[in-house]
This record gives sequence, C-alpha cells and structure tokens, in this order.
Amino acid sequence: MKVHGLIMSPNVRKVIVALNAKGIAFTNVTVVPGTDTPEFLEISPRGLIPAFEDGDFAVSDSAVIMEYLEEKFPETKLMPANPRDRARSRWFTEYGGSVVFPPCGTIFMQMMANPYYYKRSTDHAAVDEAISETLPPILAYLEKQVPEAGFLFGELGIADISLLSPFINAEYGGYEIDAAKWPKLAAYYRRGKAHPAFAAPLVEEDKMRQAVLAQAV
Ligand SMILES: N[C@@H](CCC(=O)N[C@@H](CS)C(=O)NCC(=O)O)C(=O)O
Repeated sequence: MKVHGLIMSPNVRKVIVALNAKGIAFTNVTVVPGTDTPEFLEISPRGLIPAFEDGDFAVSDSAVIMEYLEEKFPETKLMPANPRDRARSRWFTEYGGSVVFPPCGTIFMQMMANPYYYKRSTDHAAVDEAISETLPPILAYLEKQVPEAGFLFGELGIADISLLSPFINAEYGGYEIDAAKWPKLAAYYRRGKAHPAFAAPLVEEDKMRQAVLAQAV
C-alpha cells in the first residue's frame, strides 16, 4: 500500500495515522502539494494530496481513503457501530476537513511554509483573521463536543484523527489552543498527539520541520 503525499500535510497525516492505528504497513511516496504530473493526476484527479494505492486500485481524498481502510481492515475499528454514531463520526470527519482545516492550514502556510519553505512573505492579516475570527466559534463548538477523557467514540477513530490533525499544522505555525478558554479541547488535543498512532509520524515530522527551519537560516 502506498500513501502519496507529504507527511506534514494535515490530510496526508490523517491517512498515515489511520494506517498506524490499524497496524497496517505502508510506504509513503513523497509528493509535494501542487504536483500535477499526468501520473499523479491519474491517481488524484484534483491534483491534491493524499492519494492512495492498494495494488492496482487507487483513490484519493483523505476521508474516502480512511473509510476504505475501515471497510477493508475492520479488525481494529476506527468508526463506531451504530448508524447514528457512524453518521456523527462522518459529520466530524467532514467538519475537520472542511471547517477546521482551512484556518489551521492558513496559519501553517503563512507562518511556516511561506517564510521558511517557499521563501515568500507572510500574510499577517490572513493569520489574524484565522486566529481572531474564524477559529474561536469553531473551538467553542468543539469544546462542547469533545469528551473529558478518551476520544469521541471511545478509542481514537477517524473522526478524532480528522479533527486533531489540522491543529498540529496550526501549532507548527505557532498557534496554541488556549486551555483557559477551551480546556476540554486543549486536553483532547494533547491526548490525541500523545496517542501512539500520532506519536510515530510526529517524530518524522519533527525531523522534517527542523530541516526546513535550518534551511531558512
Ligand atoms: N479533501 C481533500 C483535501 C486535500 C488537500 O487540500 N490537500 C492539500 C494539502 S493539505 C493539497 O494537496 N494542496 C495542493 C493544492 O491545493 O494545489 C482531502 O481530504 O484529501
């Protein structure tokens, strides 16, 4: 099995964490965002990372890939069993991808990728908007949803992975969930990052991050 993409991308990380949580071996093929070669577009028609290959089968989109993994490898469950919980799991997965990811992605792009990797200037107004306007209502909503202990449906699952992953990129951009305002969410985030399925890729990412930061000097 192959995961195409850059491990530091929040959407690529989601797939890698899901594979780790299920104990499935895979190879990460490095593909940088924006790759539009005919070979890559064949497996990811929108040109977005991640793309995924399982033998002669290929599919893209992190949520689609994670659900494929859930159906193909049901032994370690990353989704709850009953229909209502499954619907809620999909809701949080969607919310993580379409609502949490954009502002977190902006902070990461502007505060880390642009200055240190692309050597472009930072749009501080976009960062301020993400932090002061976009994120607070999202965090207030999530504060009411996440549990005091454990994860949304007990063990770490696709929904948690999808909500947590973008915040790691925001943290790379210097953002921290304010534990005074959103204590349950801040603790949930810390728990998620410490989960073994997240911890392993984060070690790799740290090496990559240090390399990017060093190049900038
Ligand atoms: N819904 C997609 C979103 C994927 C996505 O936005 N990937 C970004 C990197 S995190 C990307 O490839 N960006 C490159 C571009 O926009 O050209 C998923 O969950 O896989």
